[in-house]
Amino acid sequence: MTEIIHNVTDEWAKRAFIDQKTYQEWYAQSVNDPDAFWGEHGKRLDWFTPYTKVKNTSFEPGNVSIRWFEDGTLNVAHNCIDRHLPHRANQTAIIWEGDDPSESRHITYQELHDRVAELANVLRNRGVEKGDRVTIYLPMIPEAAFAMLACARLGAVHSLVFAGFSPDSLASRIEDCGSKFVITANEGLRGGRKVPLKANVDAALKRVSGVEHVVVVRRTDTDVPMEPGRDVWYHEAIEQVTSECPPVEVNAEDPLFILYTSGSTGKPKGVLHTTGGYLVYAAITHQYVFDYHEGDVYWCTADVGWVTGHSYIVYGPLANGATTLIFEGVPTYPDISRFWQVVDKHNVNIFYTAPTAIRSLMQAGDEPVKKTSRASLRLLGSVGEPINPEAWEWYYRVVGDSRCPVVDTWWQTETGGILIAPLPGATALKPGSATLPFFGVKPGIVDNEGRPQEGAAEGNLVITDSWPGQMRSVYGDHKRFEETYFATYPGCYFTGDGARRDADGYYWITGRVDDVINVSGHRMGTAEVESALVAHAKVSEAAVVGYPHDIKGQGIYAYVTLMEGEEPSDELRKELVAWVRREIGPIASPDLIQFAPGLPKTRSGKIMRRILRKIAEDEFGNLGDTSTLADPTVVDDLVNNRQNRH
Ligand code: 6R9
Repeated sequence: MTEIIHNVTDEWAKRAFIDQKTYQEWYAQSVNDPDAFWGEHGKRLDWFTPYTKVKNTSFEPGNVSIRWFEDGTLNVAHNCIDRHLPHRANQTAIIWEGDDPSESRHITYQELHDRVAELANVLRNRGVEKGDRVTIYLPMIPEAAFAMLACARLGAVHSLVFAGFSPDSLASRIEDCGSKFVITANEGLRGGRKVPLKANVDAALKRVSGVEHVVVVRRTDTDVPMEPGRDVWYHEAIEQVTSECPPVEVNAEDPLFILYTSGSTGKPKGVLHTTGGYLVYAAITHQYVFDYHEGDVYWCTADVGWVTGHSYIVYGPLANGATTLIFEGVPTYPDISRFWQVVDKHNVNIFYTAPTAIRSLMQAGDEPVKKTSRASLRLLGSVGEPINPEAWEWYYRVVGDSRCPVVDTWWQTETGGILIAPLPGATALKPGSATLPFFGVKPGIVDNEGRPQEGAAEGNLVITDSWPGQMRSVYGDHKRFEETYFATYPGCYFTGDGARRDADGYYWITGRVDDVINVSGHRMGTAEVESALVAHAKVSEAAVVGYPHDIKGQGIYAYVTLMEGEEPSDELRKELVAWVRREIGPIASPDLIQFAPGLPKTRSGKIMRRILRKIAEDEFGNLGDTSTLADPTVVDDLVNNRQNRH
């Protein structure tokens, strides 16, 4: 296959901050002398006490410790709001586009300041102090950003829970971080449908104790029960406070937020990010990867409940004084042109979305895109999963009219910001490749024994040294942090992804190599779905794997063994899907369920997932060695009763 390359055009080069020569020079400095490089770039923030130390990090097994700018003090809300006020008070900070196209709001930096300070006062009056955890369970409304920044203003630690998660998932996240405060809305609104958020909170709080205060934003007209003494309406509470609330000075290494994410084993982990390094990294990557310039209107379509929303809807853009768009709705409502209508309505210059959205819009053809102008667009971004070259080319050619660079950005909840991505004025683009490392990032490829691979190679993707946006720990469980990320290949951070590096040094991410599946850009641990399934009274055993899905990237394939005496049926299939949705949330719904009288196990009782994956992928002709199975005949049944993927 001949490789397609899109070279940097004169147009992109003219506008960009970083050309190829600068990229190479800065990159060399950033990895050879990280103290000098980050010492300089850390100055993009306002520090109350300037740092004198820059990097103090160790990946050494048993002694993993990551500290950046450790003697500096600052406040994130001050950096994202207050310091901009002298020159940007009347500039729009947030454009909010509602689910209903007739609803939108422009919020200036001054208004952002006032709303954040008010909410911070509301929280402070209810006892929120520096270091306290606050759970935020909100839809895509400006109050979600206000809530995050209000926590940051007080030095409190927020934990956002995606509004699509079930009461159970919410309860376990509240419990894990011991949060006494919840901010939610009566209901959410997406694609014309209402989401019962407050009811979910009420259900969650029946399962977990310790929550003392619930602040409720009134998003719709629907009334919800309010528990006296515990629940308060946001609009009533802010009437009682002023819009003055001095930002609390915190240390660079004080926690900013916890965000739960799925791994190969156990319950979701609370990924802990701290203040200084995270904000420096979110801001610098936002500026250079998206080539963000003063006055640009920037739109990232992620949900604030995921890390992309944290770093590239809220913190990166606002630290840079940008105008960031928050969209409440979905790409297909009221019709399939919605994204491009919003681009035209607000003159969006930079647009950042996920491959799954691109693939589903691509299926509807070019016409819904072509009937909009999109003349304001200058750069397109992609994140969340590998983007196939066909979708990349469609995005480039149809959405961007072959005029806008496409930046494919590889990163993770754990990395805080983008680690591998092109810089539009510096990097020739290859569709399907996330291309080259950002400043300060040292990727490596190792084989399964951990041996570093040089030159063109394929294997496991590791990062060999720290960068400022790196997670610092798993909340409350530093040992789990070390075991998950630093034990597999000692001395390196292991990403859980596979990758290929080509002769030009470009990285091609091939997907997860662990038991995590990526469904429409959402991370799901197979173990989580399995434990939800076996919690059902009729299920005795379950094994879950991913399989290639045209739109979602990966779909969820569940093998289910029923309890003695239970009969397989389509009805039961539906019941199990509904059950998993209720237990975890709609993003965990199995796409296919196969009833299996037995699962392929080794004699020691370990499920052989390799075989289940192959069958789910329709590659059952090549199952490899099955002789170590306790009962090799189960495989025939699995193959004969496999579920149709199409
Ligand atoms: C930011 C985010 C992380 C996992 C990651 C990888 C996949 C993300 C990607 C990509 C290929 C890209 N991933 N971006 N794979 N190309 N540009 O998505 O964080 O939700 O933690 O997921 O997503 O597998 O390991 P998170």
